[in-house]
Amino acid sequence: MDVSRRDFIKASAAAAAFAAVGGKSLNPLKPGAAEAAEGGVTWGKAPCRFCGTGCGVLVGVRDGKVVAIKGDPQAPVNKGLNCVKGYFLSKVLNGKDRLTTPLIRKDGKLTPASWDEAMTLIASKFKESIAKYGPDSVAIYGSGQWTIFEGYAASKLFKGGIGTNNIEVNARLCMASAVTGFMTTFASDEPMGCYDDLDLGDTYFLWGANMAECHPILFSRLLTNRLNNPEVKIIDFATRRTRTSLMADRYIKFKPQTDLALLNAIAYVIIRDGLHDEAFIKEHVVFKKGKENIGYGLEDKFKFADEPKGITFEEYRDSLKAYTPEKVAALSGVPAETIVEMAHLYADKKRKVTTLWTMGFNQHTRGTWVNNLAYNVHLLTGKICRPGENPMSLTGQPSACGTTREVGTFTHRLPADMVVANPEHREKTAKIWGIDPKKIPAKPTYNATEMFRALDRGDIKVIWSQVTNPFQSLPNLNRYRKGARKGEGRFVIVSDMYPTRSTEQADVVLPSASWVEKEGMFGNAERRTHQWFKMVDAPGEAKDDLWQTMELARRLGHGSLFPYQHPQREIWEEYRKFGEGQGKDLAPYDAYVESRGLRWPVVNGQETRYRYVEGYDPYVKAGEGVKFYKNKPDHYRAVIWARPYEPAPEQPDQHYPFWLCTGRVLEHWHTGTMTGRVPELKRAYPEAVCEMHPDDAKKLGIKQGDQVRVSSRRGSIQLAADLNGRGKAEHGNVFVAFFDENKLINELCLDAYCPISGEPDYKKCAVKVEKAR
Ligand SMILES: Nc1nc2c(c(=O)[nH]1)N[C@H]1C(S)=C(S)[C@@H](COP(=O)(O)OP(=O)(O)OC[C@H]3O[C@@H](n4cnc5c(=O)[nH]c(N)nc54)[C@H](O)[C@@H]3O)O[C@H]1N2
Ligand SMILES: Nc1nc2c(c(=O)[nH]1)N[C@H]1C(S)=C(S)[C@@H](COP(=O)(O)OP(=O)(O)OC[C@H]3O[C@@H](n4cnc5c(=O)[nH]c(N)nc54)[C@H](O)[C@@H]3O)O[C@H]1N2
Ligand code: SF4
Ligand SMILES: [Mo]
Repeated sequence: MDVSRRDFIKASAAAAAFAAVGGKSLNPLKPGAAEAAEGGVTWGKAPCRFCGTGCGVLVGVRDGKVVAIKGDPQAPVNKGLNCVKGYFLSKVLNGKDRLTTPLIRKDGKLTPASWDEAMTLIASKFKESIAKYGPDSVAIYGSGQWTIFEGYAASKLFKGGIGTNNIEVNARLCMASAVTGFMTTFASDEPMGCYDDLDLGDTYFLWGANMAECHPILFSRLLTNRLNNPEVKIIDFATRRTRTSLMADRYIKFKPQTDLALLNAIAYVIIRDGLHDEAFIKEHVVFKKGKENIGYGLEDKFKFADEPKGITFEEYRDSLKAYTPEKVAALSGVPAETIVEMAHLYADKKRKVTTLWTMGFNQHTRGTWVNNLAYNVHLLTGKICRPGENPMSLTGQPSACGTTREVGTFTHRLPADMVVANPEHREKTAKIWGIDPKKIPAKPTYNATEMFRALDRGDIKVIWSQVTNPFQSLPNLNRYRKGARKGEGRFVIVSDMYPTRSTEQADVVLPSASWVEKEGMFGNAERRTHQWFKMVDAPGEAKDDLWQTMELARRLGHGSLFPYQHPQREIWEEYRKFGEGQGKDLAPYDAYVESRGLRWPVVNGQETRYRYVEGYDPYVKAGEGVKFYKNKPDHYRAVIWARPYEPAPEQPDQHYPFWLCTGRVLEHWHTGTMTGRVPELKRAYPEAVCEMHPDDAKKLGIKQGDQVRVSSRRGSIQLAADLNGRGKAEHGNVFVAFFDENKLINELCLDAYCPISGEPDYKKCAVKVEKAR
């Protein structure tokens, strides 16, 4: 038994003893992490392993197996409530076909092997490739479902040991535009607000976020607020009618991509009608314009143009003249009077306003711009940094914030918002890592899409993926699936808990421990960092990803980077040094053991609910009011950006007349590998369907349940039509979820990305739909 599982059992025993001596209301916080045994079941706390909401759950363990899950009443995020995925967490671990032994491809077939054989082979492939082609020929592709420790170790090994910036994560497909949005506007990643905003605001603008299915617990907090305060209004701006729209006070449909124009039109009306907050703007805002890089990665090169430059308020105001309500109504399909009404609602001085968004903004060829435009409206009205009034970017994965963004596991990044391009940042990192600063290359290499293009071309030879399923989740999938199997020295390693569409592409498969089979930490969307202990052993020979990474390090001669007795605890204390004094302060490990998570910056043991504002943020002194203190070059001001509307690079035409949007359903998690193994969830939503409008279907002679063929310029799949299903497509639009491994909708998706964030647009491409013969 390893140290962490011993800690968990010790903590459980302490809790049991506490109960036995008559501790009436059991406080599971004090003894460490666990409640008393009840009917032979020992309970421990953990965050849910699914969405970025970060609900707290209590995990029931008996005879070395997770046997029960309940919502954690002490967790401030969810107060005891879970959604269907959370309640079935135990079954996610206990699927019948868990991978239990390493597999090596021999004569084309994946064949069981020992860990030693697998790691020897992997290490030899790494060494050979590095010796022949240099360190940029090897890569790791990780995940917002990595624990903080796993992400940290991978970054330290690749950037600090091997000496390559070839580390990327699936969060590039998800949160990258939110990151560049935050960095360009506030010079610091992640929200100023927190989930308390859901309880405290009056008006909520959702921009294509399907919270009812994708952030169900946050949505229910929002609905509770409205139940208690009938004045509360939820406005659902979206391209598709969802369960969220059903519950909203208003559903405002708009044509895909026109959110850029709509937000500019709202800003236009706010200024035209004198609704902006002049004092706030004068004190806290600068104006800039710029397109920065252009080109959507449809060519293999970035093109640079039009460096950002400062402009005046008047110049900004004039730039909005192209976005009168009338002009934008014609473009977006939203009536001009609705645009004016919404601008006035945004600016209403009596109402606290919160804006919420997820992939509708981020997966956008102008994802960075549209994030900037959402901030503009809050900055123009001064509705920011105070309880109930904030722009709140919702995060997808459980640790997209904690791991990929805060640890900085992207090619261009280092921990605590630092970047490889900055020599001082490399210096600081090298000092903490105990390495020569020259080891960390100054130039970023590839974003996620480009990383798989490099594999396709053969510039990357060896690639290791952990806690992600790229050969189902990448866009333009046919290209990258073929690229991986081209041979000629390419070598693909996949760490997973189940067989997937990625393990079938691999040369070596490593069986991995998941969630409470290991000790971990995640960071959620409200800057809350959670800790949990290992509670059960992984099945068979499965091992955790942290061990796997450190084992490769040892075999490559980089073992000295990981001199730990208790890796998780020691990695945490090392990692914490990056954020100290930088507005990203984290507490000592035990503070997280003993709490249901803490929101950073944590200074003197106190978490922070609201950033950049006096009375909440320890970095803002009394009398300073609001201070965007991370943006030093702009004198502690935030940036309002003039960003134009730009059409999507691929749009419906006579050959491919429909917009295809892809995304999620409540019951399934992403590529369905985990939720598909829970019989109840699988039965509830067995396969992907094609949502389409009944009028469009009628024209094509398609009836409910008919098999249809959906094709783009890149691929084609067959599935059933759903004309009046859970999600309702608007005219000229279809929607397909991507959880179904037998219906790879990603083969159709376009791999164009936002030139600033590198995030692909899974929400828009052109397809045709035909009745299948
Ligand atoms: N049940 C469940 N929950 C999840 C997940 C899951 O797999 N399953 N995954 C988690 C993760 S990682 C993520 S990233 C989130 C995703 O959460 P969401 O972004 O809420 O969900 P999606 O289904 O990806 O997005 C679909 C929505 O995109 C909007 N959209 C389409 N085109 C446009 C456009 O041009 N502009 C705008 N503004 N909106 C547009 C549409 O209104 C559509 O309903 O969910 C998280 N939660
Ligand atoms: N068409 C379309 N495609 C999309 C999107 C979209 O909206 N539309 N959204 C994009 C977004 S936002 C995201 S976040 C990505 C998600 O895409 P992926 O990350 O590829 O999808 P997941 O299904 O979450 O993959 C996680 C994998 O890790 C495995 N696993 C679970 N726990 C562990 C563990 O502890 N260790 C290891 N080694 N493996 C483990 C699971 O079995 C699963 O195979 O998809 C992107 N792709
Ligand atoms: S809302 Fe998200 S974090 Fe909460 S239980 Fe559901 S999947 Fe888990
Ligand atoms: Mo995501």
